[in-house]
Amino acid sequence: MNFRNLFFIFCITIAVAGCKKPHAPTDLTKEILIPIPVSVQATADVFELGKESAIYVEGEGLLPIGEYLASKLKPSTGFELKVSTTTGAPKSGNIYITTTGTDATLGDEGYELTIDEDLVTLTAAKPAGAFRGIQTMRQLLPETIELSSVQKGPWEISTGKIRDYPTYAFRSAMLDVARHFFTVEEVKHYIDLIAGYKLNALHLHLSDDQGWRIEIKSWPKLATHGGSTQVGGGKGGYYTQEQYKDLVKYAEERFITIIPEVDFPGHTNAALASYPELNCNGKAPDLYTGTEVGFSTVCVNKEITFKFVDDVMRELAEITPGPYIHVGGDESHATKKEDFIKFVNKSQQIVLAHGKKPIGWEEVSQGTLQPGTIVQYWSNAKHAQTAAKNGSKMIMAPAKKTYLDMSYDSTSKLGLHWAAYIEVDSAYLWDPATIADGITQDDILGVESPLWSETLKTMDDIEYMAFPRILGHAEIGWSPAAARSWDEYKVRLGKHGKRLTAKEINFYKSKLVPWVE
Ligand code: TNX
Repeated sequence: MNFRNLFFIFCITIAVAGCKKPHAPTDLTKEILIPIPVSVQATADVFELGKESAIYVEGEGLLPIGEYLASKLKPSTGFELKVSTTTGAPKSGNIYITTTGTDATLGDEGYELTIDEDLVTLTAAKPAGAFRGIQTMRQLLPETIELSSVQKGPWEISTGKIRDYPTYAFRSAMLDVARHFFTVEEVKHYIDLIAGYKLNALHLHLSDDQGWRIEIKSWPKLATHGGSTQVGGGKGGYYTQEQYKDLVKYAEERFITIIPEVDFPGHTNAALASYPELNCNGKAPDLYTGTEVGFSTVCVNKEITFKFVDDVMRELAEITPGPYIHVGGDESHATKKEDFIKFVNKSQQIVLAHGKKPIGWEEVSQGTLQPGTIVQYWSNAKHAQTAAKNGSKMIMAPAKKTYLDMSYDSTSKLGLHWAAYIEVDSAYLWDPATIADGITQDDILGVESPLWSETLKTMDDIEYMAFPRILGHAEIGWSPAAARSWDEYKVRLGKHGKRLTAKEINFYKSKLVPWVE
């Protein structure tokens, strides 16, 4: 053996034994992702994130996204990943997030994730797309990435390319903080959970018979008196405007729009109890801690009622940067039909005058829908058809499929079942574009999962009712209909269960899903 050969063997030995351990080939197309992406191609290698890795960003608004990623990776990897701006792709071993030179066909929330053996490149047209792509990246790492203490690793990602964008522009969760109050910290936790599945809106149901949960400075007793209890008589609570603004900012950093709802003209006992002048008889009722619906109404034929609505909408518009305010309008059984119509017509105009787009529950289509008003379908196809004929866009929240407060089955300890029992398969097996006669994809803005809280008192309760059904809804909103099948999804969800456990989510372990321990 001559010297050259010897040297060659020496190099190979060093390369194999000393420098880099050989990776088993992996397959990106087999990774467990929820919602399932539009397209995935594998190149059978791995990228390994190491403690020397760094995150480089190029494009406006990406630095906080890089920092968000670093903060999500830190607890379990123990790595202090440096985040900095760059021009052009960085060197090997790093993560590169860029919005420069991207094809606009990805849209506002689309992204392309290219994982090479030596670099992870996340490209998007807009920061929102980069943020959605990061959620995919998190799910491509081992589920131990979600644990809150340092783990061993290795932190490998299969190589290949994912190109992904949403089917529906609007994908929302609704939280009822009126029946039971949930603190700012609890709402933030829910925001974190839904952000992981690419939802982009959180509708807060801020008022109902049992509680008024947002400070209105010109009508202070709404919060201090109207917010002082909840279902069952607990102490309730409310958000100051400063706390609300903090929530909005927290959501914004996760590319989630907060949609505040103040429900009128029914579902108003808390307001009526706070201000006698809003009642037709001028007398304030007692606060209400039961769970009936449809018994209260503001007095539509009093001037003061519209002064009240105007003040509330003005203050809400001032602290809400998002485009929408939800005006309620559901189940106003105690309001005469003509009064109801008069009310919903005026309330839309008030919201528009304050520069926001009104959203109303489907019943508002009995009034005159203003251009731009969005109608939220929950059960009555006739209301939805009226809205569609009018050219209004629709949010699809069919109670039988998306109401997360519906029990899973007759043995569930939490929830109601007036609409249906909703098992995990049923929550997944529907399509927004075919659920209501006469409503097609063109009429639809998106999908929402409402979580009413008559029976839910704690964050554990919320998680149990939302998870895993909300994952199915997230996929229905994001992924192409043709890519969805329950038989495939249940297996994917079963494997994803380990990640839910790592995230410490209290989820319902449906017998219909083959959970992998
Ligand atoms: C119906 S459907 C409601 C809520 C209740 C919920 C309970 C709709 C727009 N309103 O007031 O909390 O049922 O499931």
